[in-house]
Amino acid sequence: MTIGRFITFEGGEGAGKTTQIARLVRVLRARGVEVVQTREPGGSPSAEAVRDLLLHADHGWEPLSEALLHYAARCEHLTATIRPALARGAWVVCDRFSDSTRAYQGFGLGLDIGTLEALEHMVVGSTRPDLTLILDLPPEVGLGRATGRKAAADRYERMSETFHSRLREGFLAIAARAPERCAVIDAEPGEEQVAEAVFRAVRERLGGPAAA
Ligand code: T5A
Repeated sequence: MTIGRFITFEGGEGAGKTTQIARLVRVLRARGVEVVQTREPGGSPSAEAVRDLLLHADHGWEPLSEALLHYAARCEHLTATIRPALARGAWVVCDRFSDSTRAYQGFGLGLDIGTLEALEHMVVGSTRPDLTLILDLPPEVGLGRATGRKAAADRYERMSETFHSRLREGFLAIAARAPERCAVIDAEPGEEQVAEAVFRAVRERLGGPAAA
């Protein structure tokens, strides 16, 4: 079976993931790579339905219920989109994945990391990312960018300053624990400079068409 490559982008609010994913996907496609661009929560019709529940209404979920909903969406996404793409040799570039649950529901909302790792083991299994790019910047800069762009902030963007600081610490701790998988990218400079750092990391870590 041909196995594709699985790249995830992570970071706090407004870190520039969508912007950088679009650029990376363009470059990879220009080099002849089949790329599936996707996102979480979401990425399949049933997972997008769960995304609406999570982002656009405040149902006052318990942190564990919230994590279970993210994992329900992830289970659907893996089955419908990610695993079939990897199995046919495509590259999957995904905006957020399990590290977001670890950072937001774990470091941010205080859910036990061991519980999240048990869910990850059950749902994600061996479909782990080959490379995770963590776009790092001060939360106030990211939130400023995100709210400058949209009419209304979503539920997570409205959380407290300390919540967003815990997220940043969480993502950096995740990177420190898995340096062979994660690359931390300084996301504060302009788009072009960040894109160069992203592509350098993809080339160095994954090679293949990215090295051509
Ligand atoms: N969530 C998700 C959990 O709590 N648990 C989970 O398990 C998962 C999977 C998803 C929310 O769900 C939470 C996390 C999130 O809160 P979302 O709408 O998908 O919500 O939100 P985000 O993933 O945070 O995405 P955003 O669209 O808000 O931010 P991006 O994609 O990181 O940033 P981007 O590229 O849209 O850029 C934001 C603005 O900044 C500008 C862009 O033009 C844009 O206007 N910009 C820059 N400006 C200056 N310099 C640069 N280098 C710039 N790069 C981009």
